[in-house]
Amino acid sequence: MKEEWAGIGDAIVGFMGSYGVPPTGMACAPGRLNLIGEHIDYCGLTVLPMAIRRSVWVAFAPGDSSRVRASTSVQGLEPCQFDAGPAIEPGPPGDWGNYVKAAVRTLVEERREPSRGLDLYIASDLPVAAGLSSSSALVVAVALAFMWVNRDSSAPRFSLDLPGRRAALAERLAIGERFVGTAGGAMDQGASLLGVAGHALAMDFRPLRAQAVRFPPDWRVVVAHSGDSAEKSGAAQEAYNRLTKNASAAADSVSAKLRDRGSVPRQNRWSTDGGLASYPRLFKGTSARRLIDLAESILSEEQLRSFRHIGTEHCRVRAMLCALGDEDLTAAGDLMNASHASLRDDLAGSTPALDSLVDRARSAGAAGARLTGAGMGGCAIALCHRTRVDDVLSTLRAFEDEVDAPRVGFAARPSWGARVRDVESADLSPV
Ligand code: NG1
Repeated sequence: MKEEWAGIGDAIVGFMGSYGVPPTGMACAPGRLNLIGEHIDYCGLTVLPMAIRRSVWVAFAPGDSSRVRASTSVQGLEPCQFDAGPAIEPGPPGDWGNYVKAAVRTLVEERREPSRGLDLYIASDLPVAAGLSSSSALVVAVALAFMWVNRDSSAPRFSLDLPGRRAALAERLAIGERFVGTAGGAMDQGASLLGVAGHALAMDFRPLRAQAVRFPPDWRVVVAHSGDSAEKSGAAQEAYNRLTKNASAAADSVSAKLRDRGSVPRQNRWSTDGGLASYPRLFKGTSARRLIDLAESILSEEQLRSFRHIGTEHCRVRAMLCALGDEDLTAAGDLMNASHASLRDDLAGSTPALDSLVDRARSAGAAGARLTGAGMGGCAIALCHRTRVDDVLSTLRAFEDEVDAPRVGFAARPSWGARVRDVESADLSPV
């Protein structure tokens, strides 16, 4: 049994306990960390995430009707159920069942025939609300389970063998996940479906595509929790959506100014998000520095901060691709430090605990450190040479204990993307 299935045993045991029969299928979907390129996926700009071994595992079996039932071993989360029919309504904000519904609803809407329901049991070793994309991993794993049980009648094309299919699915699920109320980008679903062991992913959007970029084998990324929860419902969700609105308005104003000056941007054929869709073209035509200078004269303070972060982060992603190619750890670390400063100062995306965590990591020998994911709490990542990993890891674990954070601390490994299969065909012997 491959390592990516490490937690499926818990899901299978949980399934039998909840439903009294063994499951017929199993799916796993990894979380991700984002090396660099934060808060720019919804602008359609390149980001550099990697899938990690920590995952969501789902044991499942088809139901007799269109009923979907989901239970989980994650503490404090009650079972949920609903019909895989035409009108799936969200539960209250923050309800975990909304992610299950988001996956099923996306797929039900694409089908011409009634859908078969399923029973699901979910296990995970991804910390929740921690910036490691536990929510999108859940959406992806449930989607694969749903597609698997409905594959005979309505999805003859079901196959995840081609990267294009995985990318298209990630794009649809990203739009579907907005059902929970967050106007997110597609990085998380993309990383979970397209992950490649030993590689980061240079991911572009509209349409979503990812190129595997070799991650130097001597480099390590240590992940640790700040102790602050980054729950994306309520205030954090509003803050996230406000960032996307600022980004969109800033692009509109800068594009209008360029148009006034006689350089009319062409319509982007992937345009579905108004101003956000113009970013790739904006930064392709003109240097980010010049655009930021221009923005200084026309944008409000809040929009300017947003635009400056986007422009400088875009440049940092480009520079990180060179640093990875050159295996230049110092340059890569500096870029991560600069990214953290930009997220902290321009986007107000950090917290004092995240700032302390990245400071500790650097003092312990990391080349660079930054928050990862949406921020406003959750995890930080620290980049270091493998010879420093023990020092960095023990320092960050000590920090977690000190602030009473969830004990997350681990050294991540870039991993393969999501999988689904029949239980029967699986070799369930230990790894
Ligand atoms: P997390 O860390 O999972 O909350 C969110 C968005 C990403 C991206 C990052 C910031 C979702 C599902 N994910 O990630 O698309 O915008 O923030 O870079 O909304």
